[in-house]
Amino acid sequence: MQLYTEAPSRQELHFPGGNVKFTSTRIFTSSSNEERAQCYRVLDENGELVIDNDSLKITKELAVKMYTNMATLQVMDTIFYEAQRQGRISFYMTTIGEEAINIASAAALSNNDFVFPQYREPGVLLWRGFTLQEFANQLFGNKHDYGKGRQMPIHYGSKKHNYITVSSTVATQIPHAVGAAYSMKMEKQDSCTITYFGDGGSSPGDFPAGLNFSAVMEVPVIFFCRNNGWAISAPISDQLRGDGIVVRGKAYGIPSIRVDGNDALAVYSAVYEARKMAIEKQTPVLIEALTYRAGNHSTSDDSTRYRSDCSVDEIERWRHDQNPIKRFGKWIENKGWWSNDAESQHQNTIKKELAQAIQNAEQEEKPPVADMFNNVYDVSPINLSEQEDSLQNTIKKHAQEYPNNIPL
Ligand SMILES: Cc1ncc(C[n+]2csc(CCOP(=O)(O)OP(=O)(O)O)c2C)c(N)n1
Repeated sequence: MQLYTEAPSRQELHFPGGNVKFTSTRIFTSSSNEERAQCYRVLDENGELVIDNDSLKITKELAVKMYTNMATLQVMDTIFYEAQRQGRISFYMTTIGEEAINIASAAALSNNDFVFPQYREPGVLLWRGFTLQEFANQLFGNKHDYGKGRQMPIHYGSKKHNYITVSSTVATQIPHAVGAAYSMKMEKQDSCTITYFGDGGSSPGDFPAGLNFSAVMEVPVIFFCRNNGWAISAPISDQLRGDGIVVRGKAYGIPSIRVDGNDALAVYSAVYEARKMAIEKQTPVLIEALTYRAGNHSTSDDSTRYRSDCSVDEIERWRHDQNPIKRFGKWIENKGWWSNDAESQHQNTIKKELAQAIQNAEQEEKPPVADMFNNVYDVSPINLSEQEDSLQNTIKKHAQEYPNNIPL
């Protein structure tokens, strides 16, 4: 190996990892974000294309499915949020403002790709065919809930849809997605994994560990960061310094792109290309979608209390002027693929289906009490069996205190 490339002035030397040029100027890299990484966009705020129409490979069928799924997600959020406010379910989280991220990213994947969600991506599951009844069963924790009522509402999971159960311990899903993608690589599968997380999810150690491992082991995983500016009450300025998330990809040797998260076509096209790269080149890809959390963090907070300096106006602006559904809707309407009649028909159908799903889910029996203790150990340890006996006895002794639809 040639050690010095320009002997004898020694302007360049091969260190482990590659050649490095020397300089006699003492410069520290800049910490300023004056020049922020650019953001990929296809549709402007008025729903007009900013690229050549012919380069868009999207059919009417796909576009209408994307639009109707986004609209369904919005209705779902409104009605389930209300159900929580009425005390019918204990908790809920909306995806308001992030509908394009949810649906357009899902549309660009194959159903064989495994999804490792955070919690604000139920639209991916909706896209894959999880029914409104299945959503309602989980939220009400009845006997048809695949989690057997053992998880908080919105912790959806579905084996048949390759959607790993939501784990709200922030960022733990990142290394899981990397590990699963590594196994796909070893089995030479024609698929990848995708993991979603918020800007807050980029702070725990799981993020650098996952990114570095995936880069070094060259695994087909898509890291999808929903940078919505808030992590509960922590604004992005308290979360990180530097230009967001996308710039970190380069540091790990991962191809990365920043995309307008309120532009469904841009999200679709970025994820479509990322998936292709991930599988064909066996590489991780990082996508940072810029957006705004236009709802509260969850039903447990009132975000106007901590978003004081940007106030209600800013939230309203993002909800209306930057609304991803409106923007995409304008585009499909201009193409003649959607109309006001189709809109009201869709809204009515979904509202009726949801009302029915909620009614059914609410009336269903709860899972048996025994399910609280099953499926963890092959043979239940003595202390767990004792706790189960104790609970069963308490319920029998104070039967009048418990709803009569709890099967023991
Ligand atoms: C390991 C861990 N730490 C803290 C929390 C509490 N927590 C729940 S959600 C959340 C904010 C996450 O924000 P972000 O990743 O930006 O997602 P967003 O809610 O904005 O979609 C925090 C800190 C948690 N669930 N897990």
